Amino acid sequence: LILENDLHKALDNDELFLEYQPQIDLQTGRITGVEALIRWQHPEKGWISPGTFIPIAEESGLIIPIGQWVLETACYQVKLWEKEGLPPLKVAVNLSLGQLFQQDLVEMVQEVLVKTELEPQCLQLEITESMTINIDQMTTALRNLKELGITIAIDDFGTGYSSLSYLKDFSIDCLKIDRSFVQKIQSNSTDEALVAMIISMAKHLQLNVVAEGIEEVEQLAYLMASNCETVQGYLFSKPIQPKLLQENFHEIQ
Ligand code: G
Ligand code: G
Ligand code: MN
Ligand code: NA
Repeated sequence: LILENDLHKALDNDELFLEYQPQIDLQTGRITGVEALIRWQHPEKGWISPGTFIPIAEESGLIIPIGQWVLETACYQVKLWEKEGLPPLKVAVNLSLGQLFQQDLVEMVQEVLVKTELEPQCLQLEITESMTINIDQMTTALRNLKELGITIAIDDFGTGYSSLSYLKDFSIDCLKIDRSFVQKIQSNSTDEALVAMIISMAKHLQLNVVAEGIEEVEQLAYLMASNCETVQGYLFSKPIQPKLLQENFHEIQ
């Protein structure tokens, strides 16, 4: 409850900020997008990880105003980079379950796009497989979002226990292979096979694919050989503050 009260204040007191992790297209070697990741610098308690405070935000309902702030900040930042001469980037923003089923989600996203003047195709929303539990509700929410012209990615793909049938009904554009598989490339042949299979399946379904959590050059080599489109991980860059990303843009890619 203490943390919940603090989190409430955090939003008003500018204690929350976003870091951005580049996504690299393996064909061109260029940064084509970024994932926005929330951070909290507590005035007394110091750095608190999103793994700790996002669940509190979800339980308390604070995820709604926080989620709106994240979306607006991320869209504004990408538009700003564009104005400052960086090539156009796509920004991926994580959505919580509570946001997906928020009544006015579509209106909120639409308002943010209008306000920030970001082209809808530059925005990707990330949901997880666990959100596919209520397929009907999910389908409706995603279809409405898609009408705005934005894209949808499945985050942590491969870790959920859901059926894959949602892939044919849902308006999914991209699969993000969970880092637990990527990190076992070279040490576990089953994980290697799973990575190759997900990439191949994505191609057959005409979905984009992003491999997450890539840290080693050996993993990169395997992903290139498997025709993976896009990668994201510490090998290229950790999530970093916008200024740093802008300054190092050409070194990262
Ligand atoms: O960046 P990091 O590894 O610390 O993120 C930890 C977790 O927090 C990840 O699962 C990530 O998806 C989640 N997360 C980070 N930023 C956001 C956000 O803006 N909204 C939501 N809902 N989750 C986030
Ligand atoms: O759940 P989601 O995929 O949204 O969370 C992304 C999380 O993965 C972030 O917390 C980010 O900091 C973390 N991350 C990104 N790249 C790497 C990586 O190469 N290695 C590890 N261990 N974590 C990573
Ligand atoms: Mn994510
Ligand atoms: Na993930």
